[in-house]
Amino acid sequence: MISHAMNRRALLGAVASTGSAAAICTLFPDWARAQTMHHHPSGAAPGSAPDTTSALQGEDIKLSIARTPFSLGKRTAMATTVNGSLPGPLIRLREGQDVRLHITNGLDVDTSIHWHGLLLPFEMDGVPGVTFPGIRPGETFTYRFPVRQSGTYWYHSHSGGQEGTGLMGPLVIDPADGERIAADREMVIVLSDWSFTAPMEILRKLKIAPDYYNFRQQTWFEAPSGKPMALPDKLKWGRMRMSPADIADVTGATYSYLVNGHAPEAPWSGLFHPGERVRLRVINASAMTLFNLRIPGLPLTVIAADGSDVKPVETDEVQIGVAETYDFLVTPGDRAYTLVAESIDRSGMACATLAPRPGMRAPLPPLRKPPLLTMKDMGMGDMGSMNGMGAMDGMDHSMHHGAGEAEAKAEAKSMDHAGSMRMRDPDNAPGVTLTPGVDMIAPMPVDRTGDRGLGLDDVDHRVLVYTDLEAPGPRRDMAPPTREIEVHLTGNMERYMWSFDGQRFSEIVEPIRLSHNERVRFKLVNLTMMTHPIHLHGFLFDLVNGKGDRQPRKHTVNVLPGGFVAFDVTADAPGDWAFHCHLLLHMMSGMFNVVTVRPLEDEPGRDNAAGDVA
Ligand SMILES: [Cu+2]
Repeated sequence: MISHAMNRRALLGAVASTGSAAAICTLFPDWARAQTMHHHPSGAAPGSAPDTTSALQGEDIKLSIARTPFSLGKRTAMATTVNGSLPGPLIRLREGQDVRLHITNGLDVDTSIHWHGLLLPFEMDGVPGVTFPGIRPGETFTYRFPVRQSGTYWYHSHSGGQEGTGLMGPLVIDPADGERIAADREMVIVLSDWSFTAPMEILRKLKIAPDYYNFRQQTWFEAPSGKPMALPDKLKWGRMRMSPADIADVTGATYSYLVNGHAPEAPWSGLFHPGERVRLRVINASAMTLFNLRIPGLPLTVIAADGSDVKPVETDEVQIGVAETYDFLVTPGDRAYTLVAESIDRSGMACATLAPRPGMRAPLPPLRKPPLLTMKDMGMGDMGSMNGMGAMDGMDHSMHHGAGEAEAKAEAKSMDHAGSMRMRDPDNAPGVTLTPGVDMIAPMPVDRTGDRGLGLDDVDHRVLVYTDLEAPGPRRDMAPPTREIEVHLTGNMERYMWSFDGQRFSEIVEPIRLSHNERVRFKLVNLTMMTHPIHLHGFLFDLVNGKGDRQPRKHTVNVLPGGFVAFDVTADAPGDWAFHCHLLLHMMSGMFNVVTVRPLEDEPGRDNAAGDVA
């Protein structure tokens, strides 16, 4: 057995001597500097408490929000920080405890913190204008609630795009009865995206030119995937006024992708002893970036999703939507590994080094070829082979071979005949208000719960899909839903407008109303060409993925383009709850609504749930 005391000294020495990164280290909380702090004693019994000396814990936790300089490479800008750091401090709670979180606003604008994925009284949820007024400059607001669950979560601002400028951090809750699956060590991995352009400015640029950050957009004709696109295909995409290279609105052109606040040039590293079982708590805390996560040479055993345990399932790569969390168990050998989180459009990556000894590095794999959208992503359903334009070619076989305008007309007609393949036919989505905010209605959305994420169809290893997720045992708390609410995810790329059912939040007069304790099925139908991570506050819902009474619980779900996903939820938390796309700029441009659960509990009884402003 290796001496941990000795190793720890060696590791701490190594960290101290990493001179190059020292200048910006003041911004990293202890937990994000190196992983020596997250250390189970060797031979830890199942559920034994990890070393959490660097975490904030206890019943009273103080956080202060401020503007702090943040540096990457040679550039420095002001970030919005928690206790002076980006990401914010690790908060470590225990299931069953009560907690009071005192947030002091040191900014000159309002702020807020939302506890993502937590079950709490709605007044404590932290969404300005929905659940509380927000925290004014100079004020201290106290959130207080009982901790009713365990797992890996996170927190972030819900004000003015602040989460995109750094206001976010990890939150881990230890189970009251100990972990179901033991680990020798754990590492918290916070993925984020950082831009020297403020979120509001990014949004302004996208409003003017939706492909502002998509440099591939202008060049994809030449070499989207190495080989030029055939002329007929170009014409077809052009006719639909769409581009198969439209994968992400904001790209590596402006974002640096970070692990625990560190850029790939000076990566964060985590140290382990060979053969240890290491639990990775991975949180996608980015503003706008879905990541494809893998560790070449190391299989990932998924043990929890969005904080809830799942039956362990081994895989090699996972697409993580914004705000999703996954816990993985890995058993690394005596070598270094690179944890790679590639942005979904492959315009950049975040990475970290996992190694048995300081200074070791594993190769950084190159970015893979950017993916292209397929007909299925455009909501053309499952029509034969879905290899890019192949499906469209298949449809063409029934038509006359013409060229130009004549062919276009014939094709449009044929599509109508075949079941209305026009890209904006209101008959395909009753319930959607055909506002200027809707430039596309996927004609034939299909259930994509079992599909790999965008761009991962043809990678030659295992990829996690939602139908792989299963609760560890039968659940007794599930009942069949008594009604279904269909929500369409809609948008207009050209105007950069995003909405539910064609209506932006500013236009929506009616919240989604649920009765207290009713069981409802939400069906989310994505009529756009982008993957939207949709989050419902205040509940953990049951993902409808064919697992019967073992459906997994989640708080955020990726809805693939041209696809739909369903979840069931018991409306057991009265109040008003935000329901939105977790891509920050989609939420800010209107893909947001409120789910209202009535009746509320007796008004007097709710007093002790309220927070206070000092
Ligand atoms: Cu979205």
